[in-house]
Amino acid sequence: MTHEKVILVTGGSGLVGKAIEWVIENDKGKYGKGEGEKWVFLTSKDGDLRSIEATRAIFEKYKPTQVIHLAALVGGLFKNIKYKLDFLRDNLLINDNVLHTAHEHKVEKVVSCLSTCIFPDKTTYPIDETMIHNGPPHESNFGYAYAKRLIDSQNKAYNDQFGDNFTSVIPTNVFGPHDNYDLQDSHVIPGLIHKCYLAKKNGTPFVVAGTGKPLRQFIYSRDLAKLFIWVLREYKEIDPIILSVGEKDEVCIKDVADAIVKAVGFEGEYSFDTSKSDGQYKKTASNAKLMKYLPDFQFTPFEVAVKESTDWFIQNYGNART
Ligand code: NAP
Ligand code: GFB
Repeated sequence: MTHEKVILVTGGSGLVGKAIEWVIENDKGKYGKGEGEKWVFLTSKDGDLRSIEATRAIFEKYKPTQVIHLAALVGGLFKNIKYKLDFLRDNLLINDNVLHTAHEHKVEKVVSCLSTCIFPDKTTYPIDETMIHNGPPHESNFGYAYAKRLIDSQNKAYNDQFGDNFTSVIPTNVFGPHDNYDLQDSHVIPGLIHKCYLAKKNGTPFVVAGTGKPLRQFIYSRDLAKLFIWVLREYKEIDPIILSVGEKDEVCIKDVADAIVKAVGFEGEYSFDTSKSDGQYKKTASNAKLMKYLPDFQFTPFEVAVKESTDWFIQNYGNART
């Protein structure tokens, strides 16, 4: 069976990749699999994208017409603090290999992934897409941040010199099913879901890192997946677009802990370990550009998304990435 479109999703086995796969397979509306589309979701077992030979072999094998580039070394605040060179170098290698191989294969469109945590730490708020390069990122994740910022520069250079249609999106903090629940290296929501689950199961204390005061905007992975599919099919700019809930939906880490306590059904008390870093206090991003394009997009309410994510974790405990 021939397919007009072969969409290759690098990092397809991760949190965001699994959400895109779920939407493509389950959405009965405009986000579901399109006519003549073949979707390929890669894991690192298909090839280590830090190697140009492995990257070329993957492109030779699948001959993609479009690429959603998610593959990256990813982690929460504490993993970023520990491994700045790894985050810088691994992601530089992966991004250069994927973008250059996509160029060599004349891929029609590549959508890559930045993050709202790469914006300048000293900035005015709300942050918008024009501010990416306006100053150094937060100290805690400068390795990851510089590798990600370079994607924007690479996209512009490929477009300027060759006319390549390479663009990027800037998601805020993402959570959902198939997250990485490692107790040390994960992001805050999966980390606290895992910790709260163990506290309830073993009657041990539930400890939240930091003061609980920092502010974050969180997007449910299955909402982000729909936006990724829209960007792939409809978004025509090379400039990046922030994919986030609005400023009004910003919550503090204590709100996150309270939502997780409710979703897990934990009846004990929890405490804050203020010896642990708070990281960036805030990174409030504007989703005005997205709302101009999709004024009617409906985000899943935060507590509903936390409950769905927690239920998924409890049902899959033992198989989930812990
Ligand atoms: P994730 O769950 O850690 O998944 C990472 C994916 O990349 C996995 O499929 C992994 O394969 C693959 N991968 C990692 N290193 C690789 C390598 N050397 N070669 C080939 N594949 C490799 O990450 P995620 O949260 O889905 O993140 C996806 C994208 O969203 C990333 O670009 C990330 O920077 C961005 N993002 C994430 C967040 C967030 O809060 N999670 C926020 C903003 C932006 P294996 O499964 O085989 O290891
Ligand atoms: O998701 P997170 O690790 O990353 O959130 P960032 C860190 C915030 O949650 C800090 C608090 O204020 C932590 O003190 N926190 C409380 C916890 N308990 C925990 C816990 O058990 N685990 C974790 N991880 N945090 C990341 C960037 O920043 O944002 C990454 O470092 C990435 O590069 C990600 O881009 C989206 O939001 O602080």
